[in-house]
Amino acid sequence: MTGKFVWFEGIPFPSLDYSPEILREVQESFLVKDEDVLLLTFPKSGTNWLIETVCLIYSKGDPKWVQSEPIWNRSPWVENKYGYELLKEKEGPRLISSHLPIQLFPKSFFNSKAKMIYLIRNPRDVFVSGYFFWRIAKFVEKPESLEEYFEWFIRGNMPFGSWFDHTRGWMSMRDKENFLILSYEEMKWDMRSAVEKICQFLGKKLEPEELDSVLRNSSFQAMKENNMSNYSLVKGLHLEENGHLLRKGVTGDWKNHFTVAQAEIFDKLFQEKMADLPQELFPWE
Ligand code: PPS
Repeated sequence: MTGKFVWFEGIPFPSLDYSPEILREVQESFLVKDEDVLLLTFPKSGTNWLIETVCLIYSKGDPKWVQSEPIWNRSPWVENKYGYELLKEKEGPRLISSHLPIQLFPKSFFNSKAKMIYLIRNPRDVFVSGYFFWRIAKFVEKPESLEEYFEWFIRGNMPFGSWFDHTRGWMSMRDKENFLILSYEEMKWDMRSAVEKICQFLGKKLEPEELDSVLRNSSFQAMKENNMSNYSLVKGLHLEENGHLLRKGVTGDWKNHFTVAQAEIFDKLFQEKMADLPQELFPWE
């Protein structure tokens, strides 16, 4: 994997809208404010689902905002040029998305009181979701086969680097008051409790009917139909015409794609890399 990537500090980034200059400036100079809320994920962990949910919490379940403004403007990505420029001009409190590994994140965050939600997902499902997504994205090198992508994934030779390093890095923040770990799986299994957990962390209160509306409007189907959230606005431009960001939206799809040998290699690697972290941090089976 060498082609369509921008490399920075040993990490491959997509070629569209990323540059070493911006990445350096973001790290050194972007000012995170105490009232900002940061939504941090490894790609394909459910980032857009989290953004949609938090936007709906902010609008008390009213879908007007999520149905009228593209998702990448509501919570811009700090590390690409488009999002960075937008955020610099935005009045707080801002929602900010990011896939950056901890070592490249804006330094100002670590002295701020800004709240961060780190969303994790079973890396096996992250792998499958990524395999299908990078094949329909026009701004990264496409894996030729699932086997090839498996090699990239276990070596961390893929957009935003190694899932294991990313997760280990951010997990080191887990005892901080302004850091919440959430999982795609808990959102899938009990979204009501997940929304309540987010509200409590952000100090937001929703009436029962507002909460119901958050659940309705952040569902897979609602997001798939929402042109401001389903990336149909960039079809043909950044995504292939037949590509969907909202593909299946389930847990455990990896079981349909891994061979027995791949599952064994993955289990072994997970053990090696993550054994010293409390296993209850990882709620998937
Ligand atoms: S990206 O490109 O990294 O920002 O992608 P990201 O949003 O992190 O992840 C995309 C996967 O999240 C699924 N998704 C959802 N699942 C359930 N409910 C809702 N509302 C939802 N919205 C997005 C999406 O389908 C991708 O997962 P896969 O497994 O590919 O379906």
